[in-house]
Amino acid sequence: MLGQVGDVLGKDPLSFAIAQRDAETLSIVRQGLENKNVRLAYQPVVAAGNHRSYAFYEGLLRVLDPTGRIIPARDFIEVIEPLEEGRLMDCLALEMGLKALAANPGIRLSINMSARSIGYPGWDHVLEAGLRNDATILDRLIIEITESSAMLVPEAVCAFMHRLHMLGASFALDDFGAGFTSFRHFKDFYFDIVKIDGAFIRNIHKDPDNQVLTQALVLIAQQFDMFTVAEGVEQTAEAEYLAANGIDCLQGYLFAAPTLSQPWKDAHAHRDPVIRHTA
Ligand code: G
Ligand code: MN
Repeated sequence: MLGQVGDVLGKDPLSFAIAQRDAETLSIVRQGLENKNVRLAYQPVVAAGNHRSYAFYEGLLRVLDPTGRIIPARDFIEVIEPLEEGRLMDCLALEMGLKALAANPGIRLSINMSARSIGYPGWDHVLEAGLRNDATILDRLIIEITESSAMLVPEAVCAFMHRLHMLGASFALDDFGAGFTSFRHFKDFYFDIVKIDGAFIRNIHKDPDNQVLTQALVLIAQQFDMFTVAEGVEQTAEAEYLAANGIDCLQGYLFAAPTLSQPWKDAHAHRDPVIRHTA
């Protein structure tokens, strides 16, 4: 034991410092979640053919430290995703998302959820409480599930989607292309929207590999009647290429970064035609 500490201190003080900093971050995140010291940041998803038309907003949960600063999600998200804290994050995102939908009847909002949270009792309690006053707000909720987490428990995802579709919610397959889709499951899933991972969008106007990969992902989406969103759009040339190649909507820093203020209060924001599962 002492030997290990000695090794860490003696041979690699940097690793030691990083491990200690990570442990501290985790404890601050834990505190933030327990105290509900969290906010939703909103990022618009715009129509590819009309960037002033906002199809929906993605609500991204941000955890604050005790001084009110945002803790960067990349510092902890992978660590807490499989833990209880990950479930708590999903519950808080749902709670805040439903509140925002109730308070803003003109918007459509997506929140992120891990497939690991399916069946977590707290999630259902938050849903019930959020719908007590007005269950129709669920018509404007989109639940984003990453491809990698959906593939962990495809049967549970199918049953969950079926139940929530009945209640009015829509679903988006997040980071499409970055996970390991077993195409077999595509036939069973009922995703309304696919969000193509930003890695395929980078420099798409001049990267032939990304052009072919995105084209393949779009073909699959179209075959299954899914609406397509390109994530991580940062350049005008990327946006132009995507619009000309059949992508429905775009999201990324080119249009807006996620903000804690409510972007639908902008004069430019319009509602777009409904995106709904029709089956
Ligand atoms: O996994 P998901 O796609 O939900 O993650 C969204 C994350 O991507 C957010 O944390 C957001 O800040 C980030 N993001 C949003 N737009 C862009 C962009 O244009 N470029 C990059 N690199 N990241 C982005
Ligand atoms: Mn997302």
